[in-house]
Amino acid sequence: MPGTTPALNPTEVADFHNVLQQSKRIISVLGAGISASSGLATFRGTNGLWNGQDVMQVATPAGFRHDPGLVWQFYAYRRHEALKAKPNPAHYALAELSRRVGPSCVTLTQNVDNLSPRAGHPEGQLKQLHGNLFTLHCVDIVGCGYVDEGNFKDPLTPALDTTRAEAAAIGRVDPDHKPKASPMLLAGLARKNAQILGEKFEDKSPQADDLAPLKAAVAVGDEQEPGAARPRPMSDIRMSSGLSKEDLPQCPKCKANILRPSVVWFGEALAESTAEDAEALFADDAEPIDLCLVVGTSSKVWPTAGYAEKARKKGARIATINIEAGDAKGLRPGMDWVFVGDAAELLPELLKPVIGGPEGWKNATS
Ligand code: BJW
Repeated sequence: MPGTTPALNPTEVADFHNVLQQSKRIISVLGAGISASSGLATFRGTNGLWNGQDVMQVATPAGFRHDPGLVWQFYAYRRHEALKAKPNPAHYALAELSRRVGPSCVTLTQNVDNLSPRAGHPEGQLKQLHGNLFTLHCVDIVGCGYVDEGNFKDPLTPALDTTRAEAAAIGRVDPDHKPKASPMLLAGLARKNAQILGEKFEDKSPQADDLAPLKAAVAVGDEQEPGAARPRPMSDIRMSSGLSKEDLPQCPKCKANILRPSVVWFGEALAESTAEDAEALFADDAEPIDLCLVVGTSSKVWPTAGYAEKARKKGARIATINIEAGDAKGLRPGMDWVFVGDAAELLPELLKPVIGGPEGWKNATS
């Protein structure tokens, strides 16, 4: 939680500073937690975007094929929130570290929110592993191949106007229980669950708790409690977003398809060049790695979850910066550090011996 960082152990900080100052090759691995202080929700955990929801509906190619409107509502909301947000001191501090250390300091971010580029992170030293919310491409990437980079239009289409749709939906959401995710998205998911679960689902205010997972749909044919309503077959489930393909961003090149966000969903491979660039950092013939910073990630999603271990094998000492000590993985006592707290508070302090105080770097543009 931002602003609740406990005091750090001075001995550990001194040890870290000593290693940092001697480090020539530094790899950082970032997750949603670095942007939490900028007001953006993380994915997992109590306040996460996915708390109580089935990610398969909004973060898989199958989910998009099934209901592109619902997925676009999720990403329209994410784009809107990311545009409102500002980079925080953690983004600026890492950008400054990259400038000071130079090309041997590389950041691998899972975030698609564009906050690191907006903090002035040197482009060649930042790999956006899961893409970027502000790049779109034609769903027929092979046949048509249209890519639209740096598209900051908000709303993308009138039907994806998050503010209008949220205003309409917000009255239906219990204010004391207001979920982090967009009410518009929650309403869509609730409708979908109602379709899936039939009469088992009561149509009430769309709250995270109501959102039973889509997996109920695949339980068709399984043993049922006597009298229990049967989930509906997938073939009966229609688009629950209420949006048609005409409501979604159209491909201006082939004029036959819709566009999708250029982000990496579960089951999709990372962009080939990005994955190769990342793997090359840990290759046998690459220089040793001195230090690896793992910032604000649950380290649950692969291949990124494996990068700290790869860095370890290249000699790196690992520093985890996270509000949850338990999210630090594979710790070696006496070798690795876990700094518990808000990355926006901790990173500027931890990197200070190399980057100096914020007066030197806070004016970076966003
Ligand atoms: C703070 C804080 C504060 C809070 N300060 N800290 C090997 C083993 C097992 C499974 C697999 C495997 N290899 C592949 C898989 C399958 C799958 C996978 O990993 N599944 C796991 C869930 C088990 N991986 C994939 O499918 C990947 N593709 C792939 O490997 O393809 C192979 C392939 C090859 C060839 C052909 C075809 C395929 C793709 C994964 C894509 C993930 N995409 C998403 C959505 C992206 C778009 C979007 O943003 O919407 O990426 S999922 C979601 O999780 C998003 C995130 O980038 C990612 C990671 O989440 P993150 O950032 O860690 O967030 P949280 O919420 O989990 O954690 C936040 C953390 O911050 C917490 O620790 C907090 O405590 C902390 N925090 N506030 C500091 N203020």
